[in-house]
Amino acid sequence: MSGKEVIFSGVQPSGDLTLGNYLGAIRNWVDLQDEYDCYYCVVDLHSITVPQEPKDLRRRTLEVMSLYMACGIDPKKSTIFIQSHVPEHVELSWVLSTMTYLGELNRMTQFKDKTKKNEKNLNAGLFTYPVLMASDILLYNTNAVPVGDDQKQHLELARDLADRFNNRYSNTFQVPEPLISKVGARIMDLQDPEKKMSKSAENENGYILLKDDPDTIRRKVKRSITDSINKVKYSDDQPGIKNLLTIYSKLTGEEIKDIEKRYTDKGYGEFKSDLAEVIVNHLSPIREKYLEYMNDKDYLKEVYNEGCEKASKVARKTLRKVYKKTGFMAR
Ligand code: ATP
Ligand code: LTN
Repeated sequence: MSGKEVIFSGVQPSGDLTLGNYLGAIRNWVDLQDEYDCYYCVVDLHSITVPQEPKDLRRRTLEVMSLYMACGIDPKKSTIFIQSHVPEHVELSWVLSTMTYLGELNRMTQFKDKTKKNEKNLNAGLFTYPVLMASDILLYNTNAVPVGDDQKQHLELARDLADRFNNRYSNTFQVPEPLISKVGARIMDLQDPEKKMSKSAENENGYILLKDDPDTIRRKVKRSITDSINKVKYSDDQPGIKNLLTIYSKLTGEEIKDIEKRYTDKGYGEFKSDLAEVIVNHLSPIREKYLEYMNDKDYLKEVYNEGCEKASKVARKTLRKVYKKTGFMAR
């Protein structure tokens, strides 16, 4: 073992990745690679909690992997793998589900939201989703989990389950910490700035995809909802502009107050068109690299096979310990 602390995170291949996924999660993963032992997973088992077309799911799994690498995740430094390739995730999930209270799952806001959206498919997987997520994290002795703000509640369950298992048996799991950035942990929908930007939103003008071409990005930014105050100001009374300023600042590294100052006497039109160029310039190289990776399926296979091998070794060791402590007979 490297002796470094462990980072684990994942994204579902349930749709095309958005600027929200990038700024809230993946971008923060890149900087952690040198200091930590990082596991970045494509969580395909989670994605089937809403119906998926099999061939789209296969394609998207590779797309998410390609985007990880295009955003700067280096498979030589980090372990990139596909969740369904490591069956220990499901096995641990079963054990932990017997230690999770129904009340805990009932309280989950993501479950409540998704229930509203999927009234025709209220499956048990949607309900037990956070237990599988806890298993992902706990299998790798994870110290910290970099995610967007919406995942805080799920992480609390992972921490509670680690504690519960450790107390019932003996010290087994590391209790993981959330790693959520202060600004940009919740990028909002461009058409409805009260909602988070989501890859499964109905209105495609509400999100920017990492693979959107420059003209699409310009069009979406131009059409984004603002207000009639006509002042570029970071204020809760102006949620649309606040969101655009957050995106601008996160992508350029410039302080929000400096951006505000520069646009004091300028209208929304100019601010939006400059922001569109900031986004285009930032995403263009990512898009190009993404397309290159998608054209090299052999390389992708090499990466996920190697990732699976590395992840499996750790996962197997943890699961063996768990089974033994639980009282299952050794083979
Ligand atoms: P869906 O909307 O289909 O439920 P999602 O867009 O939330 O999916 P996930 O795969 O569930 O995507 O999330 C991947 C990561 O991206 C998580 O760490 C999540 O917190 C983060 N994330 C998702 N949307 C945003 C957002 N709008 N702002 C910041 N972070 C986000
Ligand atoms: N539920 C997460 C995706 C996810 C995840 C994880 C994130 C599944 N397993 C483990 C961090 C660590 C989401 O973003 N919706």
